[in-house]
Amino acid sequence: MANTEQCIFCRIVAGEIPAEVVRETERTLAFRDVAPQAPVHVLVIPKEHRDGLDGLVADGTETAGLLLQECAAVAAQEGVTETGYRVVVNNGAEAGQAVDHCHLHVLAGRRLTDTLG
Ligand code: DGP
Repeated sequence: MANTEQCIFCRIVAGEIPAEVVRETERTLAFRDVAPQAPVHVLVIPKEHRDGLDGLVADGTETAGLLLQECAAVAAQEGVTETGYRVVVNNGAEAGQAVDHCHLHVLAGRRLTDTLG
């Protein structure tokens, strides 16, 4: 597990770094990506630090389920449920994970034609 004092997303959860929060629950936070790849680009994270998806699901699937539920809620709030949205998780450096705090990307608002790899 990473040093949560250094973790940029833990610092966002703690309110030490500003972020445009779009939704918050007891265990999750959703905020706009600082470098959006689409008109809607929101990151959904567990408030409690986990390095990645593996660390998250090692605890069981409850928080993972909550995060997926929040992705759908973000999409509804952003008004893109009908037009479509994409949920992406990069797990590990080879997959492009740059921030070692598990996060789900919610992307929408443009035609997402890119392939998955
Ligand atoms: P990934 O490559 O899957 O680890 O994506 C990390 C994302 O996090 C990337 O799209 C940019 C975003 N990001 C990095 N630092 C910050 C930050 O300080 N604030 C916000 N809102 N987003 C950040």
